[in-house]
Amino acid sequence: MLHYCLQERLKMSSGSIQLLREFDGFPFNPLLDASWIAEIPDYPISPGDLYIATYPKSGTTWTQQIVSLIQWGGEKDTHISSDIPWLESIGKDSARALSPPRTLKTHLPYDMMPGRDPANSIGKYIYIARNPKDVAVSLYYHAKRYAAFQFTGDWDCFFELFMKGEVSCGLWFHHIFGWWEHKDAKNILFLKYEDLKKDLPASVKTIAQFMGCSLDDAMIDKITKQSTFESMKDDPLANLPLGFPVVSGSTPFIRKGVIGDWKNHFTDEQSTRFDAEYTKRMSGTGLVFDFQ
Ligand code: PPS
Repeated sequence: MLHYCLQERLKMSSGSIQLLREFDGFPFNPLLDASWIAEIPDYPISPGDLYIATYPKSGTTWTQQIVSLIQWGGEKDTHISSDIPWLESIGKDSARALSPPRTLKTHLPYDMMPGRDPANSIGKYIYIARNPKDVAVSLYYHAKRYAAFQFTGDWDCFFELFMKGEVSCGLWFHHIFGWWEHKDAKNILFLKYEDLKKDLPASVKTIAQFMGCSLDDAMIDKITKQSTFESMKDDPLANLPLGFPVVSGSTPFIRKGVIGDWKNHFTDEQSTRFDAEYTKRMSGTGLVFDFQ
């Protein structure tokens, strides 16, 4: 049963700077099918299903690579997007054809997920969060990279859109809080990009344990080596495929992979404004991020 009424519209943000499709207040990539997004809450969940859930640009692909390598025992010659498809983009027919147990990537907010309540479902969920200043910068390059967004603005324009949540997947705070609220559920693993960055072998181990796999040190090492930024950057199987048209001359998908690139983009005034909003919204949540 659909709880959301299907109200789809294409939204040109702030003077035609960026094209987004919107469903029930949730903005997303205009190439996605809103009628399928509307049906996703009714998509079945089976024992063993595993989701990698994120706000965009938070380490989704990185986690797909780690999870996929764990599932393949450290050796694979398949593409991460075929190993772990993007639920929203594959569409109804392909999604329904997937046999369980399924491993899927998603950028959906908590309450638009299959079943609408992951914490009380039989699936497992790895949620990866990243400090929002680096997310904003990474999402800026993403909007410039993919032709579908028709984004024509500069960083200053994009910063304003990000502050208002007029970007793909909406306001960062809403997405994060929806999942953070359920972080203690035993079937949800809440991790941060910065933790993967600071200790990748420990993160590989944590993810494997959550998946119910016990890895020896040699396997952790093998998976870690194939999941570094340098390794993934040169691995065509670990980069997103060219299914979505890309603007020529734009930055690569696996772009910079650091903590703190925001300092090269935020002005002092933008940083102060963002920090004020961040402090207001985050205080009392217990959720903290490393920004450098
Ligand atoms: S997407 O489009 O939402 O699925 O993007 P997502 O994969 O979540 O995020 C892309 C950013 O993650 C960086 N990345 C990595 N960083 C460190 N190590 C590894 N192995 C790695 N793989 C991907 C990628 O470079 C994007 O971040 P930025 O800051 O743009 O470089």
